[in-house]
Amino acid sequence: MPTQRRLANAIRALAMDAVEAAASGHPGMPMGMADAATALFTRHLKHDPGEPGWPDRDRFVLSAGHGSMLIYALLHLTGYLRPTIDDIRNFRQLSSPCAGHPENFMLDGVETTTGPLGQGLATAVGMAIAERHLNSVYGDELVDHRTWVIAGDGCLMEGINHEAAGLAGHLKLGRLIVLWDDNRITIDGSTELSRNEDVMARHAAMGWHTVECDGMDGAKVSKALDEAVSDERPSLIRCKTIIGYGAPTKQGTAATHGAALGADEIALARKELGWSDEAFVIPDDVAKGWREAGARSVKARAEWYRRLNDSDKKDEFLARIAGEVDSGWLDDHLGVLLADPPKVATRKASEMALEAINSAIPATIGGSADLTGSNNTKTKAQVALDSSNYGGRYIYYGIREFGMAAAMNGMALHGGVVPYGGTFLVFTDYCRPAIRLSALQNARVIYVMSHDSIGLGEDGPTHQPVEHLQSLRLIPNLTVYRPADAVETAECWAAALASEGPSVLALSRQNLAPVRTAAAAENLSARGAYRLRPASAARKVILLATGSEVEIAVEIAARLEEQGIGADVVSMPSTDRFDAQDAAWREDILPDVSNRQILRVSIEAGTTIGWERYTGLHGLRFGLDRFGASAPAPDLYRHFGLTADAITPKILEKLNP
Ligand SMILES: Cc1ncc(C[n+]2csc(CCOP(=O)(O)OP(=O)(O)O)c2C)c(N)n1
Ligand SMILES: [Mg+2]
Repeated sequence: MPTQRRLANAIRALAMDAVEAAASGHPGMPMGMADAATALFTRHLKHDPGEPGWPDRDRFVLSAGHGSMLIYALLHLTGYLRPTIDDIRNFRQLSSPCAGHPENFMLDGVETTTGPLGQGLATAVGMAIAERHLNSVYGDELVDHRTWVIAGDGCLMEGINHEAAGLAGHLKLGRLIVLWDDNRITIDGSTELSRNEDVMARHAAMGWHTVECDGMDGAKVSKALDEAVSDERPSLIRCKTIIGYGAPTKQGTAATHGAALGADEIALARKELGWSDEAFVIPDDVAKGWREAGARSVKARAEWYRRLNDSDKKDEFLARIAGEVDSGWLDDHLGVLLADPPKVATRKASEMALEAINSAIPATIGGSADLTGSNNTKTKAQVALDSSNYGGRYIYYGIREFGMAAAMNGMALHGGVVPYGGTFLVFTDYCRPAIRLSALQNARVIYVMSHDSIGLGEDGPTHQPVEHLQSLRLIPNLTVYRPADAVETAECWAAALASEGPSVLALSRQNLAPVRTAAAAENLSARGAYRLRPASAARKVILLATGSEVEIAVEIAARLEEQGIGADVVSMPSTDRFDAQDAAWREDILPDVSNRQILRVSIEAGTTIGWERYTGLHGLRFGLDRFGASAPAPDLYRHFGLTADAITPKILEKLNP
């Protein structure tokens, strides 16, 4: 068996060679952390390259995602089908799954996309939460694994670290173990340029176990890992390392952080490391040593399957891990609503839907960033998920919006749970980097964002979203919903639960009149936009509205019809869903936008920018292209001209100039 150092040198060689071939990438971090990562992957990590998705595997997160060659080397060497050595040769090229940063959708074994520093660690917190929760539901026989993270100086400097570490410490997530690559170097140079806090003391103060080791000595790292495993608190292991270790003239400097070392330096490094093989060649003894290490948990996996097969919860467990959710609650719930349509805020309607959802779907885990009573995210039977009861299904995230969103990504990616969590829509800004990663990773996270417009009233412009709906709609693969009443809210919930990716539900604070009062043949909200009230007279106008403005559109249509002007009211709970409909549906609801015979009018209490897409430039757009103000909601709607009284004359003027 080769020494641990020789195994680690295979990582170093692959990292420098791949970055050199691509003339792009980050050799320093993989070369500095090679010994620590080798210790973790050859002695501690429970995984099986033969079945990367084995549900009870440990999760490994490379939070310092720029060091992507580290994880590519580890996956290749331990025997995963991909990346192949050719994939690694093509590092950072279009044809290769070895993308610049690790992408969870490109390679098995990459549990989460990383690169935006700090988020990997915060995502891992969610994975560790999901593990403890499922452990409390299914027991040690089926769920008993750890979450390991490699984080850099950057990950620990980012603000998200404070939220994530605070949450992990509070929840006593002892199965979360973070290895800190303490190389004292970032891009600009020494960490002394920008940091003098005591990182270890800070984590200790947040309830973490902390331990230091020589990160260049695999045996010492291994000892620290054992200590971390035996401690009940989340662990931070400070691995003192040398960035770019092995590159004789550049190691220990920022020069190795993010640039190819150059042929001369690589030749010297090969000498220094005693690595005589050519680029991309792994000698047989090293390849064999790594493969053996990769197969360490084959037996554990076989035993796990035996336990699964013996378990009376087998089918239920597998269905949960597969992400299946019941959809039968919707029809019953709609039946109740239609029997006596309630005039409620859509945040309240969401709570009513959640009562049905949470009793039908055991996988949901709710929460809020300290706005439980405002977001209406907690249902009656939900009890807190905390360190004394991981089986609870409601998380008090505290005032940690970003931490909540990143943790929800981790929970969704872990599988077996469906996370939803709330704050005010305006604070999607505080969650936005994680919402973007929900979308990129196609993680089924449901964001419950209440207080969705000036309709929240007195709290004023700091709390009133203006640009938020449209800016969220800009994020690819994120579905934004803004339901108009209780029926649409239930439909939007059903659509969000049924989809594979993330959703944002934008919900009103203020009560809304029911607009959907009759049963429909299908989930109309899932169509994105549909004709709520067809024109009676010859159609001259199409009114497009979302959420709280739909009832205004209904009133305007009635006034136009009184004058013999036919007006459709189209409710548009989701522009994203509408854009995804087939041409026939889109053409029927919104006939050719360039058709000037029909005036299209949009009404949404937010920015009008972007609504041209549906109204055409010749249409009319009503909204708010400035910040709101502090006043009771009805006064604000009047003040900003978002009433039937204000809008109807403008439409008439446009029709008859
Ligand atoms: C949120 C975020 N900000 C900035 C960057 C750009 N960036 C990538 S690596 C890096 C320096 C990180 O330093 P460290 O974690 O110490 O990594 P090392 O240089 O030790 O490899 C920066 C600023 C990023 N990836 N994510
Ligand atoms: Mg560093």
